[in-house]
Amino acid sequence: MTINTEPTSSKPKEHVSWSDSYSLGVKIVDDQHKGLLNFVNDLFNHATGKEEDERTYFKSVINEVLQYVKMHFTTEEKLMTMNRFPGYAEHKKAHDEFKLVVIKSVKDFDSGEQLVLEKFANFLKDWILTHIAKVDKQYAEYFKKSPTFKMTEN
Ligand code: FEA
Repeated sequence: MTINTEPTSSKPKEHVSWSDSYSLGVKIVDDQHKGLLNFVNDLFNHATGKEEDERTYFKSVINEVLQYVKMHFTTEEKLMTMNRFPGYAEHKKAHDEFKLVVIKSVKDFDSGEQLVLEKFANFLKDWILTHIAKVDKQYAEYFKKSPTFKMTEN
């Protein structure tokens, strides 16, 4: 028999960890993507299966999550327009649709739809990781090849 000597501390578990394969080579964007995954990990860590507790937590953080998502999308959209990325319109559409889906979910939970925090966290995780790998990657490739890539207006 082996004795588990792992400390049973309440250290938050990392359900989704950053991998260098997610890096797009634009520091501000990578940092914000890490920030998004931190929110996802926090959501997973509060998924207790007790709906009342999950609702209380959800209500306390969801606005912050939404503001962070909006701030992140604005950062990317500025970089794309500043650098004349041809896929901007399509990318912005994906951002706008995602924001609407999240806002609708929040409204549905508010009006009594069952909240399963783990399910919601999984939805965010999957959307974010897929979007980074398939959509954000497109502007990153474009920026890498652009001889005039710039991070600021001037
Ligand atoms: Fe185009 Fe970035 O947005 N990653 N997320 N979510």
